[in-house]
Amino acid sequence: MIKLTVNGRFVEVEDGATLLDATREAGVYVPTLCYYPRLPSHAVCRMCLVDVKGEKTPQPSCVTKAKDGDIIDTDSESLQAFRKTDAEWLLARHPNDCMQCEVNGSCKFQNLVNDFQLEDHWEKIPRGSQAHPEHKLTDHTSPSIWQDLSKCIECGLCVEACGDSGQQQHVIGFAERGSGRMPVTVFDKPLSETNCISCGQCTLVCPVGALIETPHWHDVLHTLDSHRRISAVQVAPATRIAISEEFGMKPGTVSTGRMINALRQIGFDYVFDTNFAADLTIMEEATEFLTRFKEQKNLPLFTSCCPAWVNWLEINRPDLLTHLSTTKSPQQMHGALTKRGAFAHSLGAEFTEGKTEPYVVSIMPCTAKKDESVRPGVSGDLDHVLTTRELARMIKARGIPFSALPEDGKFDNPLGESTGAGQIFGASGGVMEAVVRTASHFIGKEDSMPLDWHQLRGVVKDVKTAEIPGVGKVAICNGIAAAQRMLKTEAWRDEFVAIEVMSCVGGCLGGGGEPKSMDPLILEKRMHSIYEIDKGSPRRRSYENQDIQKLYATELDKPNSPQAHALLHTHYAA
Ligand code: HC1
Ligand code: SF4
Repeated sequence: MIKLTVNGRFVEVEDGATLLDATREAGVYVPTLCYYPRLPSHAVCRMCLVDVKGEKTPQPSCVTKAKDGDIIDTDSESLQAFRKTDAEWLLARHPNDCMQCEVNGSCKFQNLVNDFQLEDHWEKIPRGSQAHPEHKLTDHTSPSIWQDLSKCIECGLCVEACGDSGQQQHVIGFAERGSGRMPVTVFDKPLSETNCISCGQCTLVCPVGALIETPHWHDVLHTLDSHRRISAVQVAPATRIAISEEFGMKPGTVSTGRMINALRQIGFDYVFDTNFAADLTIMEEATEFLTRFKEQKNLPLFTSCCPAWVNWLEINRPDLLTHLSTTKSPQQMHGALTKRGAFAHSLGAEFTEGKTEPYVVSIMPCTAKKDESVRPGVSGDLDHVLTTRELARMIKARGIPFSALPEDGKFDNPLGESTGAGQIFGASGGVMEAVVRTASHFIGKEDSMPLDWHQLRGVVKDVKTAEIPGVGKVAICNGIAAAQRMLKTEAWRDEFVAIEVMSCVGGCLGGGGEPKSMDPLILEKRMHSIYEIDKGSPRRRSYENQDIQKLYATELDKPNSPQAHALLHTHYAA
């Protein structure tokens, strides 16, 4: 351990910790703009400079390692003056349009301007558009991601998140130098024409509103406020946990009931659970897997519920699409059932104003789910897809005291019941574990196989594997970069019978639409809560879901039947 003082307070930090870690340990606030846990720091914003006794110049605390005996000051007059000038310089290059900005109220730069009580008195410096008009500042071509580079503060986090330190997609890179420097796409192509997979990791790390999810929450509120259509919403497994962070609760707090109550207050007529459809996905996918296994065809099977992974395969390896399960994702299954299944028919007389179908919304921890909802073949089953962050904006916009709401809200049924297997979909490894739990029942080995597959869990390892007795070895790729590495060699073809890929590290709980938490252990905390919900569930295998059993008995016949195929399976663009 290293012992040092920060503003006169003694602190101890682990070997290898930075001075910024030490200030956090001491409970001393030091502003940062270009720092994000899990990504390398390049100390470009200079906000975190601190004085270190014995050093002639202030040191960037995010990249300077703490040493035993260091004496740190964070609040000298010169540091405060420097930070203020630094922020004024950024403000001079920033549009003054916070009132219209999607991240109004949650922007790190806006907070600084406010904290420092800065005035917009410097002459505005035009962004690269004048010096380099070839770089277009705004891009709304992607169904998932919006870009507005006039707001960019050049922190470089999006470049890291999309590049070598994160997703390894390299869609965004820096162009130009000096005040014209900005993160642009290759050849300045619109995002929709690049290899962007819509994962949204760039929006997760952007400290301002330069990269955001394509916003749909305004439309949702307007539609609900008019009360002219019967409305239904489904909520993803990961959202019910991460939403708590947006309202100052401890990371890992489960807010399922509060969230349901908030959605009813916002105006949804029906609040359903995506987990119901996750159980249904398992019924279809486990059956599909066992059929392929029997025929020894198109193995290993690739899971298909992560839309950014599907995008990646379609863009980069269309030759492997035969491995991809044809089972729709839970979001799309739920959308199809709500829009066109028995629920929609049951509404009958409730339809209003000549609308012949309910208004259907989903709330996901993911930006690529927006893109998925408009894919050919599934488009139309969801009217709007929101991220967890957008859900928080809606709740705040309506002034709902989220953290004070009771935890007693319940999902509507049918389309609301689920098992623990549906819940663990939100974690990397969870889909495979859920498949194994149900497949073991289908092949009559349920009693001899464990329910918990700890080898498949966790956020740290990039590839996790397990041997399933009598079936073979399965693998989890924890992040798209891990999948890319695995597919570079041919070994996977013979080694595994099934491979789960989630494009974001940690799975959906680390999705690009989740809250922008700065807690370095955030993924672990969210994941722990997902498995706690599973552990406490009365049923933990998807086939035990009573409403799923009824659905097959009344509507779908059996898994992979023609009826199930018509509603619950899809195809891919080779
Ligand atoms: Fe996911 Fe899924 S688990 S993809 O991560 O299969 O987004 O949470 O909703 O569809 O269920 C996301 C999460 C989510 C789907 C399910
Ligand atoms: Fe890169 Fe993902 Fe952002 Fe696309 S959405 S630019 S792939 S980080």
